This record gives sequence, C-alpha cells and structure tokens, in this order.
Amino acid sequence: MATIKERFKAKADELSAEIKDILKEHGNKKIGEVMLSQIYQGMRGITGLVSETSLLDAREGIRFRGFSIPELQKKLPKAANGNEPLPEGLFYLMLIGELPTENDVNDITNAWQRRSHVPNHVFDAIEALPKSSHPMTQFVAAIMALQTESIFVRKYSEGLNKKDYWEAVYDDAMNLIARLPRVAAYIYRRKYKDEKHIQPDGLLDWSGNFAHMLGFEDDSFKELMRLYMTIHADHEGGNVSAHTTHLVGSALSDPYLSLAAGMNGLAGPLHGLANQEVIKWIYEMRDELGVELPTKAQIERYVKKTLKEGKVVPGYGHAVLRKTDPRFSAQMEFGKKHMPNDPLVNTVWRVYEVVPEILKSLGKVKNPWPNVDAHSGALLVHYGLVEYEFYTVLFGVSRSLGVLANLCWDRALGLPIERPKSVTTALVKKWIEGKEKKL
Ligand code: NMX
Ligand code: MLT
Repeated sequence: MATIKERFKAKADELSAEIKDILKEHGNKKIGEVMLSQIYQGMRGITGLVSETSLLDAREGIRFRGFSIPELQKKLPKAANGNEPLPEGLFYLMLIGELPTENDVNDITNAWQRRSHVPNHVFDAIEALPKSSHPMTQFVAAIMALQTESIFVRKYSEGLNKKDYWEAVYDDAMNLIARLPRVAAYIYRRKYKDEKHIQPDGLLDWSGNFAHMLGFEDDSFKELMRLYMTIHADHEGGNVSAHTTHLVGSALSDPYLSLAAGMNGLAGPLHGLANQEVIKWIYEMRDELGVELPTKAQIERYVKKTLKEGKVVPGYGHAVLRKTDPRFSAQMEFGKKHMPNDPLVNTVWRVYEVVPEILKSLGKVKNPWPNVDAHSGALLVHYGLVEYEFYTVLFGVSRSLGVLANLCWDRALGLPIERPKSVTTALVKKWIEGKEKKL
C-alpha cells in the first residue's frame, strides 16, 4: 500500500500531465475581460489563480473537492462517539482529492502526533514577547522561530533538484501542521491561564488534543473544535491568507515563511480578525444597553449607530459570497443542538434577523449576509473560551490545513513565481487619452 506522500505524488504527476495537455490545446483561449475599475477595486472578479483544494460559489458557498459542508459532515470519518468530521480527513481530501478511509485518517493523526515536537527555542521566542502582545503576533513569531526546522531550507542549500521541491515542502507542511496546536495552546495558557501549560495527550486526534492542551475537556467542546478546524480550513485560493501564503511560497520561501506571511494577512480585521471583532462588538452593545439579550429594536439602533460612526458591522459581508455563509449555518446548527438557550448565541441569531435588511438598505453593500466570523465566537464563549483576542489563532491553526495543502500542490505542479503587472494612474490617463496603446 502506497504511503499518503506517494499517493499525493502520483496524483500530482497525473494532474501535471493533464495541465500540460490542457495548456497545449487551450492555453490561448480567453477566460474573461478586465475592466479598469477592477484593478482599483481589489481585483474583484478577476480569475487569476488556480487552487485545487476548494472552490467557492457565490450563491452556494464553499465546496472542498466538490463536497459541501453538510456532505463532509456525513462523509468524513469521525472520532469515536463523535458526530463532527475529523479535519485530518479534510486535509487528506484536499491533498489527494478523494475521500479518506478511517485508516487514512488514522495514518494522518499518527503522523501528526509523531511530528509534533516543538523545540524549546520556539517557546523561548514566545516568552521574549511581552504577554500583552496580541496572540496573533505571538503566533506568527512562533511560526518564524520554527523555521529553523525547515527541511526545504536545508535541502535547498545542499542543492535540491527542482523535481524534488515538493517532497521537502510536503514534509515541512506536515511538521508545521503537527506543531501548530501545541504552539497555539502554549500562547493561550501563557497569556490567559497563568502559564499553567498542559502536556499533549498522544491518544487523542489532532483537534481533540488541541482542545485538551487549551484546557477544555468537555466532549462537546472537542466536537466543536473538530467542526471549527474543518470549516475554517480553506476558502478557495484568492482570500488574503491563502493568496499570501501562495504568493510568498512562489518565491520558494519555505512553508514556515509562507504560512507566517499568510497568518499576518489573517490577522487583519477585514479578514480573520473579524471573529474577535464580532464578540467585542456584541459585548460593547450589551454593556451600552445594560442587557444580556438585546431586543431586535435595540440591535437595530446599535447597528445604525455603528454605521453612522463609519465602521463596518463585523461578521457581515463578503468579497465573493452572495448569501448566508454555509459555515455560519453549520455553526448555527451546532448551536441549536448543543446550546439552544445560550443568551450570547441567541444574540448572534437575533443580530442575523436584523442586520441584512439594514445593510441592504444602504444600497452599496454587495452581500448583506453573515460570514463565518459572525458565529464562531459565541460558541467558544459558551464553553468558557472567552478571551476573544485569541480567536484568530484558532482560525489560523485551521487555515494552515488548506494553505499548506495548496503549497504542496504549488511545488508539485512546479508553479512559477507570481508576478502580475501593475500600472500607474499616469499611465492609465495616457491610455484613456489614446497616447498609450495598452495597459
Ligand atoms: N458593514 C458595513 N459596510 C459594509 C459591510 C459591513 N459588514 N460590508 C461591506 N460594506 C461596505 C464596504 O465597506 C464598502 O463601502 P465603501 O464603498 O464606502 O468603501 C461597500 O459596502 C461595498 O463593499 P463590498 O463590495 O460589499 O465588500 P468588499 O468585497 O469590498 O469587502 C468585506 C468584503 C468582507 C471586507 C466587507 O464586507 C467587510 O468589511 N465586512 C466586515 C468585516 C468582516 O466580517 N470580515 C470577515 C470576512 C470573512 N473572513 O473571515 O475573512
Ligand atoms: C475566508 O474564509 O478566507 C474568508 O471568508 C474570506 C474570503 O474568502 O475572501
């Protein structure tokens, strides 16, 4: 039986040959036109990347290798007595392109356990930062400190054949994913739990062990972590964290440098940091109103105030999606099953009843519906994970699965350095005047 690494290589060789044929025959076909406005507006709607692991449909939401979230919840292997998918299975699916067996998932869990040792200097690097530093700052610093372990860097400096890049990147990706929960849990316990660290439990799955090291032993919290780590893993290739990881990796920066770059993007409030902003915003609303569960009328007034102050309503809107994010819906289902009467979770549901109509009424917001970040924090608070500045680290641990599976594909397909053309407005003006033929 071939190893997962060998299976990945076989799949990559197959696709590489197919892409070669596709490009030979169809390489000069046009796939679209670019309007001037698009290059000033975040390249929205320009297809410019290939990412094999998932595809986002504006109306339907994300599909991972063709499978929607409800399908993954049915088809991916689960923990013993669990109902939620194991993210190990999603990683296998993204990497290999086929649903895993229970054995495949066990192989990944075991591989990540074997590879999970974090060297002491990484903890020292975290300790060198003031405790007050944001958890995402500590997380990125720790990923950078881990870069000493890069197999790609060592092999490249010894003189690595291009054909073998993929293998060193695969090993780095596996090691990095294996180590992130320990690093993230260390940051959490250091900052919020008096440095009382918890040793890993080698008998648990990747998310179960992460929950354990964070200090949460409740079985349903472990289930939440499995769901959370699955649904946040990937959102096709153009989102800031995925695109950045891919871009930096295209310079042959190793997976540690590439992931750290992607995580810096995730730490922005319009991207992954929105999950902390949502809970902060709800707490501020509750404090101002002096109630635990505001009425719809109170929420409406607060939303309007937020907008009047020139702020965005966190957790709402999306650059691609044009409906309620199925990741929001999956979390809502979890909430209905495990905590239907929780006041904060009910506040999130009430906000959902109010915000879309208000955003629609502005006439400029392209997607008035909630995204993944509108819901996640309230579920975490329910179990006692109340320190919302930490939430984006959880997102980051999950996102590593998608962006690192992609990096393996990038190197296996031999994708080149990414370098789009840019222009100046002076050139645009000349082009408008007809003095320049093309942009
Ligand atoms: N609240 C208020 N205004 C909004 C919102 C919102 N939630 N969403 C979009 N707008 C505004 C946006 O600021 C822009 O205004 P202006 O023309 O004055 O600059 C206008 O509506 C048009 O923006 P869109 O084309 O609808 O959105 P865009 O694709 O540029 O941005 C987001 C997408 C997600 C950055 C944006 O919807 C937003 O800022 N949402 C709140 C932050 C958030 O929840 N981010 C998390 C995204 C998911 N994730 O995890 O990464
Ligand atoms: C994501 O999960 O990356 C976000 O929804 C943002 C995006 O897709 O642009």
